[in-house]
Amino acid sequence: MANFNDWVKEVETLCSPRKVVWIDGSAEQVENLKKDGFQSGEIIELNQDKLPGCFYHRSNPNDVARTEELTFICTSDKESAGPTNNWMAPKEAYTRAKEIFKGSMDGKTMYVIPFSMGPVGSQFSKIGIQVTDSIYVVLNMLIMTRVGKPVMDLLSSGAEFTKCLHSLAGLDEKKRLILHFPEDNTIWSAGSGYGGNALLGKKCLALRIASYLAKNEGWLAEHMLITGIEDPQGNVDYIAAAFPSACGKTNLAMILPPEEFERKGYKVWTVGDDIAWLRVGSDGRLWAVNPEAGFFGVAPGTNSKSNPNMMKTISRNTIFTNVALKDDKTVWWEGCDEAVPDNMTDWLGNKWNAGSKDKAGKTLFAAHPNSRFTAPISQCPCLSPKWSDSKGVPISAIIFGARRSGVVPLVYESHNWTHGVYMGATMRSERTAAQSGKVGELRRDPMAMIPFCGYNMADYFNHWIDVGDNLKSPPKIFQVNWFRKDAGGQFMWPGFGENFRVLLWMLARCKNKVSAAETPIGLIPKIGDIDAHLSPAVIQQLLSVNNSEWESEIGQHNKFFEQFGTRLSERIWQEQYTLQEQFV
Ligand code: GTP
Ligand code: SPV
Ligand code: MN
Repeated sequence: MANFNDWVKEVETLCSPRKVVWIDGSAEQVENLKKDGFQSGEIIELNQDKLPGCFYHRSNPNDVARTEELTFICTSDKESAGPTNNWMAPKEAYTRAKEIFKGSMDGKTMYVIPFSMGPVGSQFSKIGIQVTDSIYVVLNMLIMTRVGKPVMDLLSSGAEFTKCLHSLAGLDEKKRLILHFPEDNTIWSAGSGYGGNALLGKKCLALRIASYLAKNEGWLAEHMLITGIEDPQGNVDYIAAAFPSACGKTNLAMILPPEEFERKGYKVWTVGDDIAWLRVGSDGRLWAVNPEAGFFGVAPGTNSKSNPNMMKTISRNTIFTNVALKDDKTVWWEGCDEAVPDNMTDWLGNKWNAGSKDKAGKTLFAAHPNSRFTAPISQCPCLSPKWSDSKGVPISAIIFGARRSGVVPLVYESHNWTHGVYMGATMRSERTAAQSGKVGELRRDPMAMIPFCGYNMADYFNHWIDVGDNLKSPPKIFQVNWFRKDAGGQFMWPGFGENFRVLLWMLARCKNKVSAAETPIGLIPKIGDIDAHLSPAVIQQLLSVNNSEWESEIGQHNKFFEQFGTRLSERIWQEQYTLQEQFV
C-alpha cells in the first residue's frame, strides 16, 4: 500500500488547492475553522447564549439528500456490484471523475482529515483519510468520527486506510458523482456537500466499503441502531434494528420508556443510531459496535415528547442544516416544541410566515423535511457506558422495520435465522425525504441496505446465512411496522415511547417468557401480551395478517429474487416456496 503522504500529494496535484491543512481536531483549529466558515458565509453562528457552540448551514437547494441515482459501485466486474446497484467500470469512473476533480480546489484550501470509524486502534475499527474543500464537511466529520493524533500515529505506522476524496466542485449537479471502488479501498465524491454524499466516513465507508470488506472478512456492516434495555433487576439486553432512512432508528435508539416502566426501573442505553458493525464472538453470540461518534439526525418531528433525550443532546455544540432560522438566531422546524413563531427565515433563506406558499400555491415548509442536526454522541443523556467498547455489545434481538401503511403487522417473529434473513430480504418500505425521489412510493429496501450494500445483494443475503451458521446463540429476528394506518389514514399505533411495549414483548420472547400465536408469515403476540392502552380491537387490527394481501405480497418477491439468478442461495428460495405453500 502506498504511503498516505504520497496519496495526499497525488490528490493535491490533481485538485490544485491554494493550500493544504491537516486536521488534528484541536480546539484552536476548530475555532479557526469556524471563524473562516462564518467569514465566507458557509456557516452562520447561532445565538451563543441559547445554543452554545451551535451553528447553522444552508445547503444548496439542489443538494438536500443523498442522490442514489448518482451513486456507483465501481468493480472490475459488473456482476460483483449486482442488479440492485448502479455500476460503472473503474477505468471509466476514474476518467470521468478526474475531469471533475482536476483543478476543482483552485484558490481553495484542501483539508486532510485522518479519521477512525470505531474506537481508535481496535482490531475491529477502520481508518480513513478524507480530503475535502468544505469547512462544513470538516466540522461534521469532527463530530461524526474520531479524528486526531492517535489516528495519525496509526497511519505513520503503515496502517491500511480508505482513501476518501471529496470536492464540492461548485455544487454543480452535472458534476455530481458518488463513486466507490471497493477493490481499491477508495471513495471519490464530487458535486455535493450533503450528509451521506459528502461525510465519507458514514454511508460510503462504514456501509458500502465496509460491507464489502465485511463479506471478505466474515462480519456484517449494517444500517442499524444499537441500544440496550435494562430491566428492573439490572440486566441489560441489546437490540440492533434496521429501518430504512427516516423510518425511526434515531428515535428508537434513545427511546424514553413510558412512565410506568420508568417507575419500575427500566432504562435505555444508546450505543448507536445509524450504523452497526456486527461480528461473531468467540462465545458464539453476535456482537455489535457503533463505528460513529455522533448523530446526523432528522430534525422535523423531533421534540421533547417524541425524543426528549435528543432534545438534550442537541442543546449545544450542534450543527443545524436546512432547518428554519428565527430572528433571535435560534432554530425551528416542523414538529418541534414551539408553535410557529413570526418572522422566520426558511431553509432557502427566504422570509417565512405561517401559511407561506410557493408560486403554485403549495404550502411551504420552513425547514426542509430532510433537515438535520449533527451532534456529538457524548452529549446523549442515555449514552451506554459501553458505546465505545471495542468488543461491542452482545445482541439478543435483530429487528427489521418498515414504513408500511398497510399489510405488515405491528410486530412478528421469524421461525429461525434463515427465515429472519428472508424477512429482511423481502422488506419493502415507503420512500421518505432522506433520498431524492417520490416520497410515499413503495420500494424494496432489503435490510434497509438497498442504497448501501457495496456488492451483489445475492452474495449479501448468502453471507447473512453464513454468519447465522457460525452463531451458536443467534439473536431472534423480528419485523416491526410502527406506521400501519386505519381506514381514515391515521397511524393506528402511537409509536415513539410506546414502541417500548413491543420491545419488551420481543425480549420476553428471547427469554422464552411468553408464548406467541402462529400465522402463515411468522409468530405474533397474543392479544393481551402487548401491554398498550389501546382497545383489544385496535390491537387485533394492528396485528392482523390478511391472507389475500400476504399472498399477493409474497408472490411479488419471486420477481425480486429471480433477478439474482443462480447466485442466490437455495436456502432463500426454500423460504419463499415454504411460505407460498401456506397460501395454496
Ligand atoms: P436516518 O437518519 O435517515 O437513517 O433516519 P432514522 O431511521 O434514524 O429515522 P428517525 O428516527 O430520525 O425518524 C424519522 C421520522 O420518523 C421522524 O420524523 C420521526 O418523527 C418519525 N418517527 C420515528 N419513530 C416513529 C414512530 O414510532 N411512529 C411514527 N408515526 N413516526 C415515527
Ligand atoms: C440516511 O439517509 O440513512 C441518513 C442520512 O442517515 S445520510 O447521512 O445522508 O445518509
Ligand atoms: Mn441512516
